[in-house]
Amino acid sequence: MGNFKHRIVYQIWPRSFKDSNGDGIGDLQGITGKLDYIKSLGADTIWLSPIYATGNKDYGYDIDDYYKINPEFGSMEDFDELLHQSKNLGIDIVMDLVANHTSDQHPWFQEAVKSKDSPYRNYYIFKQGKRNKKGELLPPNNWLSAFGGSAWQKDPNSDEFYLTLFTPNQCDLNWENEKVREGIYEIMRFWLDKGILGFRMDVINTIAKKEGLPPAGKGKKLDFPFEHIVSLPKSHEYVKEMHEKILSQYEDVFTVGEGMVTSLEDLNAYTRPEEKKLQMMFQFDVHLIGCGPLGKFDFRKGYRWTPKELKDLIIRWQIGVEKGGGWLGNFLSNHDQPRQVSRFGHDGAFRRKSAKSLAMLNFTLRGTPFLYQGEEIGMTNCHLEEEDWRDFEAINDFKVLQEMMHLPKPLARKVIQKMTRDHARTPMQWSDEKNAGFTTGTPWMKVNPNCSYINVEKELKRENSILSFYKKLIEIRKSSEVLSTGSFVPVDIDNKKVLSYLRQQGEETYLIVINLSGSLAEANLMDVSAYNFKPVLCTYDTLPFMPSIKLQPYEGRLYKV
Ligand code: TEU
Ligand code: CA
Repeated sequence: MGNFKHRIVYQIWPRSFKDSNGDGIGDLQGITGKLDYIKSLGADTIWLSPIYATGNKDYGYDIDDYYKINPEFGSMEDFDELLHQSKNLGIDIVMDLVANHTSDQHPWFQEAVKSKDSPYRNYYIFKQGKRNKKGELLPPNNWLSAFGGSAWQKDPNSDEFYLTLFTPNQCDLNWENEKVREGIYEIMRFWLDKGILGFRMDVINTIAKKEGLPPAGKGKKLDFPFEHIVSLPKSHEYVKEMHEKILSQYEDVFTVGEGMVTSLEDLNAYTRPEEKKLQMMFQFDVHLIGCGPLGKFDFRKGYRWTPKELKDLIIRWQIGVEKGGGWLGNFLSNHDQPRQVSRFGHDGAFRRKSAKSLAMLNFTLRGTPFLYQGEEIGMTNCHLEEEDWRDFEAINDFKVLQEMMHLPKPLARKVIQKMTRDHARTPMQWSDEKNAGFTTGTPWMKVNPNCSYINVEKELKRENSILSFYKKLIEIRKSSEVLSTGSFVPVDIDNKKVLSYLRQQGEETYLIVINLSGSLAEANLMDVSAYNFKPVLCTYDTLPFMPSIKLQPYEGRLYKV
């Protein structure tokens, strides 16, 4: 299990996983109570989204104190117990490391805003505002925040502004300052010494900002400064230093980098072993499908995409990372994305079928597979009205779409309802009891009413359930080296609906054939017809291999030579 390439990672977003004390909020004891369930899936690693003290403006990604547990989630004793019980079951814990920013309640920031001469001023990115002809004080440049609006907040005690690339209370740290880096390394040491396996690193490719903070894009309208913050050479240097000073001092620290819009080249440069930076990284191209060119998304087009586009993206990344010597963390769901059956599959009649073939895809690609709470039972998006929205991004973007982009309210609402991160954050559906068995109290967020038929208890009883399909897939994945590290070889490349590929290493070969569309399709497998493939797993009936296979909507098949 030691090798990071062989791990199966289960992501938990604690607030919505399981409430143990009836206050309506998921917590650490809730997770500890469900370890057997996670174990039964075959996962050996848990990634916990942030559990530190927070003001919840971005639900834990705005951290007040990296050494304290969010009291809503429990105590440090609860954490130690979770860690201990996990270890007993052979499960390791990966923590979220949010190192690009702290919250504005963090002691460093509280000190920094006291005055311009504060020794902590240089921990953050403060800059003199600009005056217009009327003498009004404006932000230093046109940088747009990832969640809409200016990325600058006015310092109440001076003419300066401070940078917040996400919510207005997430203050970007100044990584040029050695003391900031040391401060982050100390946090890492604290948690590693406790015995955690490693870190998922939040927007780790934006820690360095272009010197002088030049205007973004054409420099006029608010614009997201991709070119000045994403994967600058300095970011690579900082991660390298982190590796040298911390990661290399421990044995086998698990590291997965999250970065917005990481390019193929960058992902390889962060994750090639000889670079001594990170073990793996996520790519987001698949999740940006249907969003058009970067920063130019036309909401009116409504996220339209074709199976061929999805297929081409997957092939490009699979081949590009293999050739480039890096390593991917593969995922179709996380706490920032709509539910995968709703986004990439079908959450109506073909929910079960598409949930299974998407799982087949994620667990047979080259890279380390991650799954997100609820996807293993085929949880779907939820109908959420304005009063149900909890995410800052949803609430703020709703305003931005209307005020800045001049979208009529009903259309703006539709855009949010389609893509809000809140879809991923409705409580985990454990049973068909009240509140899906998530809490005995009042849930902090709406429970999807489809918990009456989509829930863990039902899945456990059902034959051919999505849940049992996940278990089988994970078992197959673990039993075979080739599915982890073998080569990815695409087959039938021009097929518009079907993604087919071999995974190959030495004598071992698997063939995966997946209809990504909701209609009938046909795979042309002439190129590999010399092999004698035997069916292993199928989302419909398992049928023999033939050079030409007719596939049902979202049908997926796994064959082995
Ligand atoms: O997300 C970074 C990121 O790129 C997101 O802004 C993403 O583009 C967006 O969520 C898509 O809707 C990380 C965390 O995963 C996210 O939860 C945090 O809000 C964000 O960083 C700030 O810490
Ligand atoms: Ca609770």
